[in-house]
Amino acid sequence: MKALITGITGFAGSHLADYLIDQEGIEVHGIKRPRSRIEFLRYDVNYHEGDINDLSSILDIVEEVEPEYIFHLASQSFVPLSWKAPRHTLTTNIIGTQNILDAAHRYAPKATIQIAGSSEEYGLVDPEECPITEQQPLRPLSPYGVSKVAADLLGQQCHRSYGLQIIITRAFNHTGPRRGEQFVTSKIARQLALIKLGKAEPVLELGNLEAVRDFTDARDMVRAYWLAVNRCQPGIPYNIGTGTGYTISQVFSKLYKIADVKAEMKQDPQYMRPSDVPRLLCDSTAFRYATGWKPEIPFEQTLQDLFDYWVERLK
Ligand code: GDR
Repeated sequence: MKALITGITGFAGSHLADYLIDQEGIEVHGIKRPRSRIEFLRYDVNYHEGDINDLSSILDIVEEVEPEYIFHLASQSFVPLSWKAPRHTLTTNIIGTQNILDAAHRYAPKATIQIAGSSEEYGLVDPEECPITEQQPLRPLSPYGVSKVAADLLGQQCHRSYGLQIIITRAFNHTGPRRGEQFVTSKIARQLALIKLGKAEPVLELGNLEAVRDFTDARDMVRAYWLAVNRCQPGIPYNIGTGTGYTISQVFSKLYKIADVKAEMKQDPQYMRPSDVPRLLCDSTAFRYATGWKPEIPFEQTLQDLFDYWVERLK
């Protein structure tokens, strides 16, 4: 069985590749942009150079690989960048998804295709609407959120129009080793690691500390993706998350304790967003029922591993 991963050099993509390599009978293929660095991947992955924004490269790769599974994880994934570069975000996340769907329709019509949606699709959520089920209205608060709604709906429509086996996951936040340094958990862990190593002033500058997020370990998340393509029903979205939320201020306190350093935390308006999703708490009952998944790695362990990862890299 061949699995093709878009975004294989990224955070979730590299963890998924690691997970699939350890499964029996799966040959792992990945699409990498010509300029992307391969930082994390193990040797037994088949790389194909291409770009989801370039339909011809995607058509060639899907025709050549003929995958049984496609995991579409490539995207512009940093929410703040979507205000600075909305067209880039919309093109990559919407047209890029359409390109994957077109290529699958033409050359791998029997493949099971995961479209990686996001809790950011829900956007504005009232406290009494938490935990969030899939029936919650989609009220995105960023161009990124809008792009993920569109990709999600394109997947649903392709399933209805052509009968493609589209599995739609709406992942809530996930983190762990390899998390990009601009995302909040890594930003905090990296700065504390620098302070611990004596390489930075003992100050952290953050944005909205009141936002509540539901964090899953990336290693639990990619296991969920594999279960999703094997056990979920095509054409309908599934939420994936733990159901437990922490404010960013609580996340800071946990990492501060792990790092065991003295540091001052400041709020800096430059890290505030034009509109921020206040509270995201996942109801993943439908997904758990379909797959039997539950998260296994406690949040404290995830944060410890993330901190250790940064200490190791920055030594
Ligand atoms: P998010 O992740 O936008 O939820 O999207 P991020 O880690 O960037 O922010 C989480 C929350 O922390 C607040 N925050 C800060 N965020 C950043 N990046 N930097 C700061 O200094 C800071 N201070 C406070 C944010 O305002 C926000 O409330 C992630 C991405 O991986 C998406 O691609 C994915 O779809 C969703 O998770 C689910």
